[in-house]
Amino acid sequence: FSRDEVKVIFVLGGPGVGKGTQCAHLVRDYNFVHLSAGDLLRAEQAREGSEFGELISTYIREGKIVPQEITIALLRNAMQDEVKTGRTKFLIDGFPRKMDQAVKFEEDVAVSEFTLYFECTEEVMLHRLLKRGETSGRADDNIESIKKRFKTFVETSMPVIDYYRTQNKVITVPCEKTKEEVYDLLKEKISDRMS
Ligand code: UP5
Ligand code: MG
Repeated sequence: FSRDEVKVIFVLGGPGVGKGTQCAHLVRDYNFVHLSAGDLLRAEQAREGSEFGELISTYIREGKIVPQEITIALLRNAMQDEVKTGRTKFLIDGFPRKMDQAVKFEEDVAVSEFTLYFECTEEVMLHRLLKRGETSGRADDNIESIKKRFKTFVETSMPVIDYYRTQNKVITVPCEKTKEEVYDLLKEKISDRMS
């Protein structure tokens, strides 16, 4: 597919802030495809015969960013499959979380319309992740991994959000309140841009 065929919105924010939750709401109300980079990586990790399985699993447990070539290839393939069926509007969740990914994706795949940035204190995110960890089975929903994910977010991913801020392309949504309240606020901020 060509870059002009697709519309891309990046969805960023700290670990456990509610990116997946809010994207699910958006998909229900608007005609967008939700692609979570983390979900794509976990699926690739679990895929029989994947040459990257081991590497992905180590990076995720350590809260580190998987080399961009792998993640971008997964995203591009997933987008390709959707474009074939005529779906061209994408919420890209949890990506780009490192500057090199942002640059490469916008060079090779498509330029983002804007970035949704979900904002929340670490205290609240920690609480949400530990609670989810009771049932999620995710290898990184434990206190050691969560601390590493927070550190990576501050050091490596915040600069991406700052970069898009300099371009005036960030819409910030506070996420401390309930899922429904957060979504009401989100909708208010973006409904005119979701067509
Ligand atoms: N919850 C949500 N909203 C709530 C609210 N308002 N009030 C109360 N509870 C709320 O939500 C998390 C939990 O909180 C859920 O139980 C939910 O019900 C509750 P969720 O919507 O899942 O939050 P989300 O932000 O999606 O959290 P997630 O854990 O998915 O965020 P991460 O960014 O940490 O995880 P991701 O899957 O994106 O990435 C995982 C790892 O993959 C990374 O650490 C990294 O190692 C790797 N990765 C890469 O290397 N490269 C990439 O490009 C992407 C990922
Ligand atoms: Mg998620």
